[in-house]
Amino acid sequence: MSALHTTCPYCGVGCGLTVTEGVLKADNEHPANFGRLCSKGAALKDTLGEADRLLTPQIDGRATGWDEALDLVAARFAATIAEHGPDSVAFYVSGQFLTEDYYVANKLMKGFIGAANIDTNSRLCMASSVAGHVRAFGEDVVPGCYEDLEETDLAILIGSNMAWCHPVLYQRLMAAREKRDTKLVVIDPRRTATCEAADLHLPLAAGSDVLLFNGLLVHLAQSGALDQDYIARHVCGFDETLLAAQQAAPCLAAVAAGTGLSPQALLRFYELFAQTERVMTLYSQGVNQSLSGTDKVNAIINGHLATGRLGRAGMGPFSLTGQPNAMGGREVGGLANQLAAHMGFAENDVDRVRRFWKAPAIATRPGLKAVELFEAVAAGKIKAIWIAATNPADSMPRAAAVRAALEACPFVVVSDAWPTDTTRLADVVLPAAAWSEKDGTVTNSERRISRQRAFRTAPGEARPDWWMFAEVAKRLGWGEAFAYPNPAAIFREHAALSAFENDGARVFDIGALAAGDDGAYDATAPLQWPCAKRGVSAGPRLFARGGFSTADGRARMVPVGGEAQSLAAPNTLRLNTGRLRDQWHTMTRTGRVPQLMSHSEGPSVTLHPLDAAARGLTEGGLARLLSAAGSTILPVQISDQQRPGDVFVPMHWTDQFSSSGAIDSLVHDKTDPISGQPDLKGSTVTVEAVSPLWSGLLVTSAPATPHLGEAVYWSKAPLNTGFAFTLVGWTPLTSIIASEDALRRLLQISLEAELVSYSDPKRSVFRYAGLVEGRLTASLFLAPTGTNLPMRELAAGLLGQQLDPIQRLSLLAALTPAGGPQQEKTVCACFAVGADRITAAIQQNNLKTVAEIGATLRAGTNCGSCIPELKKLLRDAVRNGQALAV
Ligand SMILES: Nc1nc2c(c(=O)[nH]1)N[C@H]1C(S)=C(S)[C@@H](COP(=O)(O)OP(=O)(O)OC[C@H]3O[C@@H](n4cnc5c(=O)[nH]c(N)nc54)[C@H](O)[C@@H]3O)O[C@H]1N2
Ligand SMILES: Nc1nc2c(c(=O)[nH]1)N[C@H]1C(S)=C(S)[C@@H](COP(=O)(O)OP(=O)(O)OC[C@H]3O[C@@H](n4cnc5c(=O)[nH]c(N)nc54)[C@H](O)[C@@H]3O)O[C@H]1N2
Ligand code: SF4
Ligand SMILES: [Mo]
Repeated sequence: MSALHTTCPYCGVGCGLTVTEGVLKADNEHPANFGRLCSKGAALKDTLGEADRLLTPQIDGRATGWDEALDLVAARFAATIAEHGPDSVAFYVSGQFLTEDYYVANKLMKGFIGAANIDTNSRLCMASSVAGHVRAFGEDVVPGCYEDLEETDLAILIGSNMAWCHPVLYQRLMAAREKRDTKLVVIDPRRTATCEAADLHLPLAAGSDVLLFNGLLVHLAQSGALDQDYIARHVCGFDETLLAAQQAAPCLAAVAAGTGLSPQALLRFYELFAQTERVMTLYSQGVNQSLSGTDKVNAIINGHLATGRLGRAGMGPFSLTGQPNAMGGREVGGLANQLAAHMGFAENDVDRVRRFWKAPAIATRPGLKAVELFEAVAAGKIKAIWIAATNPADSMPRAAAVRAALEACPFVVVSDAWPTDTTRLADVVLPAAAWSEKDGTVTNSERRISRQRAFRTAPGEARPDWWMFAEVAKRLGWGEAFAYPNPAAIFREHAALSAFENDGARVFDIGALAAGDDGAYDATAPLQWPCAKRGVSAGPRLFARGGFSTADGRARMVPVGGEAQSLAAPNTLRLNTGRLRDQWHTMTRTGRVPQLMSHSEGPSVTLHPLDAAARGLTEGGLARLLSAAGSTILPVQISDQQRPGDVFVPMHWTDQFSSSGAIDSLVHDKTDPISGQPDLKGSTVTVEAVSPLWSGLLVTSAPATPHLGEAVYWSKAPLNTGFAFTLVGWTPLTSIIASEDALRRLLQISLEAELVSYSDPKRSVFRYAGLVEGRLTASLFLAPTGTNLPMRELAAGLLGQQLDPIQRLSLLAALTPAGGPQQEKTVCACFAVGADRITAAIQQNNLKTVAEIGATLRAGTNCGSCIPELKKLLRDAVRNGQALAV
């Protein structure tokens, strides 16, 4: 049985997988991962369940057929355009679209509806990188490739938590270090898991990256590290850029003052950069999602252009893309300020695409960028919107305002595969085929195009996104331009457009792929662009000998000033947001997998001990966060890995998973002035303690969240047997358990079910169980905060089981081991190994290395995502001076 080859639907690394008789494995041959996967990729098989999937189109919550739904979408869009013009409608799409989905949606909006109001969640993700690339190179091109990780001598990770967000590339880097002793510098205000292996961590003040790199340029000039020849031949703007850098960073002391780093640490970084020829600077959202995101990108590129260090083995600036098809979306032109195939709105570009598409009404100017687009919805200027493969009710800044805008919008269409906080606001919900059910292509961070292949049929009526957009286009009267029989036909057209009248002016040229038949498309092996019809592949690296996409073929160094550091108001903290190891965005897939939920069971706010002490906050207590946009209540984590003055909250939790809801309801919507990318890591909040009175655990087979009232924090996690709700309350418990009725509602059991109670009101300890025909369907444990609750695993283990009389009698007492072990934190999600077990094994067996931990407990031997944490536990054991057993 030959294996089917496909790629992982999560991050921009773009790992290959094989599927053989339903068994998913890492693809040993795929050039992104060569047999590796991270914890999310390794758990993909557990996301294929069909529970909760959207199965039929819905109009106002009523299930219907495709014809009625698509007719309605077309009719409402047509009527809105007829009455208010093409600018009154919009699409908001996603880097999780396949290239073919993206191409059809973009062509429909820009070519035929004739407005450019199609923007994408890539605005929140890659827009600053795109703008920086265009300013420097004349085109949105990443010059390097993954192999550079194995070839480099100095890897600088800036604004990237690569160990958690691009884990397989991190593993490649770690493997390479064993061989060539690559130095690793991490630049991040937080000490993340990525820093565990770093030679140097620079915890700079948030937003001071441009200053840091201006200082670097000054140092490079002073230390004779410039490549005068490369500058003379291939670069413009050097003098102005150096002058601006000298003004911003006149001396080391000035950089130290602005970044909060010591002059010694700065010098060490600058000297490492100056003295190492093979240097790579890899960056992600700490760079892009910022008021000065585009300037940060150009500040980084400036350093590489000035030293001629790009396009050769082991060197160059490298933008790590977030979503699986962040790059493909940019290729088709899915951002509102691009047109198609790396062409913009210059007159000759518009004319060229108009002729290619045979689209006389083509848009001639850019459309609204995501934040402006939702503002236009709120202002009533956009009256019909179609949202696909993204969940803006949770992931857009000022999420509450976005929700209000959608509620007020006359017509909202949402295509998704699962119900979300956004589908709840839709007039029409369209059920999308998801990963494993749809066919197409994606492009990863190194410009590599891979096929995603279907290996299952979509459940119910679910259909691929390209098909939905093409069907609506047909109903709007453009059937001929959208008569695609399959994704292969779409891809060929996309490839042909990239080559159309392209005499080499656009690096993005995949003309060689325009000719093949469906079979050739189906068989496409992973390959990097450019791959022009003219033959000769450019190789995996670009620009070593210039050849930039500017009129004079030279790159531009860009003078950058960076962010004016405003003085924070007293008592405020900076709200940094980002990702955790095992969750993906708004959790619609990873939040359903028990194994992935075990690493972090609920949301939290992490603060430095000094900031916590100043506010009377304690570990495991609650804090209220308040910003100009909204407020929420979150459990507290205290960590000295956090920079004083900054707090961190993961972006993942939503109304579906916690009372704290989307953190984006607190995030401001300020944007980078050039890219329009929101500053998602730089909001201002105040934080105050909320004193909890009681804590609880509800373990139940019912998926719905019981009504808990306003004064209870809850978070929900899936179990293999049901669901666990963590509860914390700050008003007296009595209101929750006042009556038997109230208890039955909490346990979600009917009047027929048996309700067993074991309570000790004197100690405020209450325990209940609900049984149906002797089978345990729910148990609830409540106790004053600070007293032990039963371990979740024990409660979960009994759920759904038929209990004999003795088990039943001892159930509630037996579940509470007095002073027994607390829930331990899972470190290795693949083999469910917790921190306590690992620490105990380190001590008892005198383990010294990650490999030894693996040999003893298996932890870290499958996907390897937990290796940075294993290293930390090994170090902690030594640091704590624990006598290691001999
Ligand atoms: N596990 C997991 N992996 C993912 C994803 C996921 O949801 N989960 N999503 C994918 C997507 S779409 C994306 S875009 C990527 C994102 O990948 P990353 O960008 O690596 O992830 P983030 O956690 O958003 O942010 C990275 C770091 O930026 C730091 N930072 C904040 N402000 C600053 C600053 O001013 N300067 C500097 N230098 N650093 C700063 C934060 O402290 C944080 O550690 O991850 C991809 N991979
Ligand atoms: N505060 C804060 N906010 C952020 C960020 C941050 O760091 N901090 N990061 C930003 C970034 S970089 C990103 S990329 C965004 C991500 O934010 P979103 O794009 O909103 O996140 P997802 O949860 O990935 O949403 C994808 C949706 O598509 C659905 N889906 C999956 N497959 C398909 C399919 O094939 N077709 C369709 N139609 N639907 C499908 C999923 O169920 C899910 O609802 O969040 C941004 N928001
Ligand atoms: S690193 Fe992990 S999430 Fe990213 S593509 Fe590979 S397996 Fe998927
Ligand atoms: Mo992203």
